[in-house]
Amino acid sequence: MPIPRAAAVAITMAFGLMMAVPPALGHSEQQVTHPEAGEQLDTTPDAITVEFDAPMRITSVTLKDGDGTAFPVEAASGRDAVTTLEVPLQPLPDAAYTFSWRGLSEDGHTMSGELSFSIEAR
Ligand SMILES: [Cu+2]
Repeated sequence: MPIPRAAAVAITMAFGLMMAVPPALGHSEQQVTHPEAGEQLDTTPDAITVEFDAPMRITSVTLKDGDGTAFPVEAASGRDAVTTLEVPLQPLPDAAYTFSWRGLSEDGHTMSGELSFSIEAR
């Protein structure tokens, strides 16, 4: 899944391509998530986790349902650079959710990603 980047970073990356410089060198990228994108769960998981291929300093995490209602969440690691972002969850009502994170990769680039999943008791 492509990772959306801030517009300024996208412009920087496009310029990097024009200069024939590998644009992703030094980036950390989102690798594996739990839940998986689009996963349908029957109970709230203990935590959302996102793995990166290099340390990422997480600057914000948000969790919203389909109505845009925000649920308070925090990275377990605070502002430390991590290769696994862990966001503990309290039990959530049945709904579709979008989790978003923003962070700084080791090369100083602003990175972000999203993960959608749903919870429906069976
Ligand atoms: Cu970068």
